[in-house]
Amino acid sequence: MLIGIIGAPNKGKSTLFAALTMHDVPIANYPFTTIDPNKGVAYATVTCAEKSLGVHCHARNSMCVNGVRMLPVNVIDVAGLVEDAHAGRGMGNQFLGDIAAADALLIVVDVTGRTDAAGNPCDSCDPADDVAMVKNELVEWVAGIISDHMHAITHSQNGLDALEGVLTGLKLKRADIEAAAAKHTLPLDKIEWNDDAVHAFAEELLFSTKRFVVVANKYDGAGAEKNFAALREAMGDRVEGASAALELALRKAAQQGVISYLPGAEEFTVIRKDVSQEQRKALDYMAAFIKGRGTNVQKIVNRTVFELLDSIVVYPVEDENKLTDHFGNVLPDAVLMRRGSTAQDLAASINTDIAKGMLYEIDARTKMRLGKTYTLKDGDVIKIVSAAK
Ligand SMILES: Nc1nc2c(ncn2[C@@H]2O[C@H](COP(=O)(O)OP(=O)(O)OP(=O)(O)O)[C@@H](O)[C@H]2O)c(=O)[nH]1
Ligand SMILES: [Mg+2]
Repeated sequence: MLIGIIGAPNKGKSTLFAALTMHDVPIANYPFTTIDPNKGVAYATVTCAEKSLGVHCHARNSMCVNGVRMLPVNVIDVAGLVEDAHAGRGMGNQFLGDIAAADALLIVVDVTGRTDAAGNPCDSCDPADDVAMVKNELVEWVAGIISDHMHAITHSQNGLDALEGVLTGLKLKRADIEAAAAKHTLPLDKIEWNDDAVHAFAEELLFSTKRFVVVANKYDGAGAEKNFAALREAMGDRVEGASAALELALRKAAQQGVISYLPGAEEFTVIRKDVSQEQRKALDYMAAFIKGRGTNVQKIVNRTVFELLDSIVVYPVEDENKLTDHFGNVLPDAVLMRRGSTAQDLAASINTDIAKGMLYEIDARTKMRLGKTYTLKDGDVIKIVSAAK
């Protein structure tokens, strides 16, 4: 699973990336700080199954802190996107290729309205303009890829195959392409679309396959609440307020042993005794800000993974009685699966041989035998019985 962070320049994309991954990346108050993409791992969090099973887990493929399972999710942060990037402005839009495989996109805007759509200082800009610009540039980018290959697609033996080939980077299913074309009654037997048709198709394809959250970042800044309300009014609850800078500061303070803070929490405890007066002031400010709401950064990741991408968490084990792998680790693995996945899909995600040799599986909670086509449920603890070892 891959989450892409996009947006106009200077909105806090890399700050969000740094908060999520704890990678030390360049962050600065001017446009185009990021040139090459930053790639890292963020964590979606759930209550670990250890609680309901009354055991202590020994997490291997993920982490478990205070009963909270942290499941790795890939994340990528790219350069700022500007209007007419598709015509080569700013950093252009070629870098969108890096983000094309993302399952979901976080569109980061500056909810204070203090930066314009090009990332320069502004007294009162409308963050909604940034969202429109980013979406438009994404459509232009996909449309551009198709248009560049239209001649070859039109003249190929099988136009649909050719179109699918051109769009492989987007990580789509053929059915997605067919559905987007059908929506605009575009023929797929002979693909000879004009520019309008290409744009309509690109827009349909993008917004039917990629999930979006608008991150109204810098929520700690002046003017945030008013702009946030307007964004919500215009775009609904896909807009989430956030303060990436505060989340980053809190996670760093926790990493340095100054405070005890869990991502998503609405409070923290100061554990270092010798904090300076200046530090104390900053900590008090952050404590007041997160009280009753948090920074919202962790919630955005969780919402993206579990709600927008409709994921569930499944725990594969080798011993259904002890709930362990063959080294004796309790609930070693927690795996993110799309809702609707079967036991066979789970086996395939572990190992192709195990999947091929799969005979049946056992629900470790009930000890019931299940079939290969069993649809996984959130929190399932599953032993796969396979002819392959
Ligand atoms: N007040 C406030 N400032 C923030 C927040 N997040 C980021 N910033 C500031 O916004 C500026 C831009 O941050 P970056 O993370 O470099 O922004 P970016 O979108 O990656 O910028 P480019 O790479 O240039 O496109 C920096 O000065 C950050 O400290 C936030 O939540 N609150
Ligand atoms: Mg950046």
